[in-house]
Amino acid sequence: MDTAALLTSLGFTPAELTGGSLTVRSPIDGAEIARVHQTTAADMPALIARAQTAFRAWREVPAPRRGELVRLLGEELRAAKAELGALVTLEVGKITSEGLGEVQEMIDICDFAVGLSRQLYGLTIASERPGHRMMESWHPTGPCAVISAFNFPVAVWSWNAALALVCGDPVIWKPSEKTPLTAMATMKIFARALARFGDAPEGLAQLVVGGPDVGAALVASRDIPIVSATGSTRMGRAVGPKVAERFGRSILELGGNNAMIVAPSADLDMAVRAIVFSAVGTAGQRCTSLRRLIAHNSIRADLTAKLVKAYASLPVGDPRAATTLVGPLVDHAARDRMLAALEQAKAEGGTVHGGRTVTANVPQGGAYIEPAVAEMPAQTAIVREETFAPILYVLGYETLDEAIALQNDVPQGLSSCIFTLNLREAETFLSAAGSDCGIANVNIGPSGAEIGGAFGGEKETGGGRESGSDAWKSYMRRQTNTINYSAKLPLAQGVKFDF
Ligand code: UN1
Repeated sequence: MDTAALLTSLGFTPAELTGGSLTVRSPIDGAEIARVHQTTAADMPALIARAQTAFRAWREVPAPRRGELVRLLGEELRAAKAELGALVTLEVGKITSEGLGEVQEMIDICDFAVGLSRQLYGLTIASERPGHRMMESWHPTGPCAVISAFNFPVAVWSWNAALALVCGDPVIWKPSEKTPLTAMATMKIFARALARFGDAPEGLAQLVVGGPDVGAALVASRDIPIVSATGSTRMGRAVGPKVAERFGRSILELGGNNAMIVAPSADLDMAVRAIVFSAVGTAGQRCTSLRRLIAHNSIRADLTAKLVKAYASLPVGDPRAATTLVGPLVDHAARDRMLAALEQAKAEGGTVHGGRTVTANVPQGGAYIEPAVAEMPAQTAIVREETFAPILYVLGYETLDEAIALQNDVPQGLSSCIFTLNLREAETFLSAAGSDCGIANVNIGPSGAEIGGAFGGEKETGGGRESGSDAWKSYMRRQTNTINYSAKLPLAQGVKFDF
């Protein structure tokens, strides 16, 4: 399907795609796809007020009924999966399978949230006083802003929106300026779910397409009690304190610098498969991408040789071609940053394999590059930085303690893993003295997490948790209730206050 047909099939009108001030280009060939209209800071107060009005109605809709809307969203996403996945490929440059995988992730979280809509459980608590009962109630909190990054242009919205909507919170979404089209297409799909649902309040899910000024309006507004922001640590450093200053709640999903420890007992062939997918998949542009390989000295050379060989066979090219595994980087600036990081790695004593710009047999105009392996003498400055590109730094270790110390000795704390067949090593890695990350895996790579678990990480990753497990609690306010069904008024802690 060509671009025009794809956009038409997703319901875009020519007026939406032309005449605006934001130019959208495909990373595949740098060609202009559209010029979309932007929301301005002046539009924001009315938009936020609409979300507040929607909140007052939506919070009173029973949660299982709210879940019905998310169930319908899941159905509409299933129906539009091929087209939305293709648009992710067009707008971000992901290979076809990963574009579809992203939409599948949206469908999965909808299913999860539908079940959750009947399971927003609170505790009952034993009261120390006779004739008293204590319990916790979970109530909707209010409008939730979702600020998302280019690399998962639609899934991140859905993790937040599916939970927020069943929890009773309207959503205002500010996608990356690089990916307004996938966001607009998602809103069209959501509109179909809304139409089938019937009586949802207007303004339940809104989209703002624009730059930092519209993001700043969301971050500053006291009428937006929750701000969920995904992106760089630099962005989180700007957003977090501003939200905290007004005592709002932020859910921050920031940089990762994810490592794999490969122990002597590891199944090396399996490790190679896991390494290649997690370091090279999505052209190294996942926040969970593998960036550091910490290999035992006894297997390091062998493993590196296997990787260099595997890397040389990876098809780089048009992400729409069925055989391609490595698509383009999001833009030329991203490729420049990768090349600069590789230069720095060399200056810091590294030996670099691959990492050359690719111009043959790829669409012209895109930022294509060979993924790189960089053997490093130590965890130098560049290794401790997140470069959003397919660079894998290789380090050696002698003892597991040393490997864990290296794994933890970076500012970020998102995802991590160990390849080992040794139970003691695996359990040590997962223990309190092991990985300090929000995600720690055994014998699988650090990326490609399922939605059922809580997703997020520690330290400069920001501490937020989205998606599965009990991440829903971040979208609700907890109320502790004490009910006295006796005819007396005993005070807690045995306090006497008779008069
Ligand atoms: C991201 O890169 O922002 O675990 C999210 C993964 C995906 C999500 C990545 N499920 O790789």
